[in-house]
Amino acid sequence: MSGGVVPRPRRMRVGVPAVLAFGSNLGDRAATIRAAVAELEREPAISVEAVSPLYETPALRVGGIDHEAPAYLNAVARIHTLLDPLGLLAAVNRVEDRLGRERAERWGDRTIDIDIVDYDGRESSDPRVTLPHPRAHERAFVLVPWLDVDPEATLAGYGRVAELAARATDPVRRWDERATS
Ligand code: A4P
Ligand code: MG
Repeated sequence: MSGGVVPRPRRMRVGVPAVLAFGSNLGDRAATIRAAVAELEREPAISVEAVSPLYETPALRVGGIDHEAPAYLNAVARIHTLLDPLGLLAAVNRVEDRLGRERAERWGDRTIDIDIVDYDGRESSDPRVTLPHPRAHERAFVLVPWLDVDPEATLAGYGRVAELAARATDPVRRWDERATS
């Protein structure tokens, strides 16, 4: 997964398009993100269409970038789903739980975080599932891998992802497993 975009086997595209973002900064980060993708592929109402390469990114805390905290690996997947936004949230929360996610501190270290970045271009202020994800527009660690799986992507209410990515200032760097393990 650290190479190029990984297209998944073609399955029937049913339901609506959505974009998920993965982040991990504890444990075997790459293995955990891969396991999360595999778990989602097993969900009957979700088809995973493309997964971005992994990027290494310094931890963004509530107070700003923290270079002392363990660094994240981030990735983005393009999916289709038959679930509504709350159903999709429940599915990704189940995967997080199975992979040992604990919810302690907001924006704290975590084995896995899966956010719904976009759901069929929909906009919603429901705090349970805010659409698009309220901070995606300013985060290079979401926008840059999103472009890998959809160079023409747009973010509802904000415009072209390529332009947002060019403006985002948080540092992202392609992660090469062979160079680090
Ligand atoms: N929620 C609302 N909208 C959504 C949505 N679109 N997708 C609610 C997913 N969840 C959504 O999430 C808290 C609540 O957000 C949930 O109850 C859900 O109903 P959480 O995953 O339990 O907690 P969290 O992730 O700590 O909080 P939050 O505010 O979602 O944090 P973010 O914005 O996800 O940021 N630094 C780097 N480098 N890379 C990262 O990936 N991630 C975070 C988390 C912080 N710093 C990071 C990274
Ligand atoms: Mg989250």
